[in-house]
Amino acid sequence: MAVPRITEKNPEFDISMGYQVQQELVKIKKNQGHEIFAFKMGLTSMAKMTQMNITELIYGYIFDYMNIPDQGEISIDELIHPKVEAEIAFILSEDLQGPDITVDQVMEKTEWILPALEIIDSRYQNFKFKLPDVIADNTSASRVVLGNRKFRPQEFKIDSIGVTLMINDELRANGVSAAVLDNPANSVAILANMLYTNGKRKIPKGSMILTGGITEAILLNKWDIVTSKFDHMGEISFRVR
Ligand code: 0L1
Ligand code: MG
Repeated sequence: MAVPRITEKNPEFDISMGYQVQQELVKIKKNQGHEIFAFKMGLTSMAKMTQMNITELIYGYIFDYMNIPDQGEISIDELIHPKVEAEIAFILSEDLQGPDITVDQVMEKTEWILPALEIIDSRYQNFKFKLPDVIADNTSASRVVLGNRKFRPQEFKIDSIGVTLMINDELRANGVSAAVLDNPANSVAILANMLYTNGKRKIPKGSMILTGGITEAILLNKWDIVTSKFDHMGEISFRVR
């Protein structure tokens, strides 16, 4: 059930409180036996910032139970008002610790990149929130579908990967990976620097990072079949039941 945003009745609720709530949520999920599957960056493209009317970057966590196989299904009954967006995921070969991490350092420490579809779902009514609310809601992380193949980051230009998002054979969104902060590797660099600022934390070796939507996010309905094609990287699909 969707709920009103926290800041509606508590205008003093700020970004740092939002991240404190997010950390409590991580503790609760871990106590329930779940593991962090990936980091995620949110609101990283102009399309997303314009869509949500928010202009700051945020981070959150994707948990193991959110991972759906390629050509798998998501159940709409488990969600509120899910949307899908196409992203590039990175997997690190080494720890990445801020401050001042650069795109070149990210590229040196990236072992693999792979295509991904993120399904976001907000607990707030009508997807309406302010930044502290959405941070407390773990940046709307809900499900993720990864491509079956991984690629070396040097195999092709990482900032010019074209992506299409089709729903029921209709083209609903498209974009180029440069839409994510000029280069999705920049999103990883900013995550490392944000984690350092928020408690001198690092992104550990082997971590996966979802770098943010290349297109705006598209609302999903029961029985939708979603297919996304990435230049050089193949196709991902899933079905909503
Ligand atoms: O992954 C994202 O960019 C989502 C961030 C949260 C904003 C939203 O729910 O649209
Ligand atoms: Mg996203």
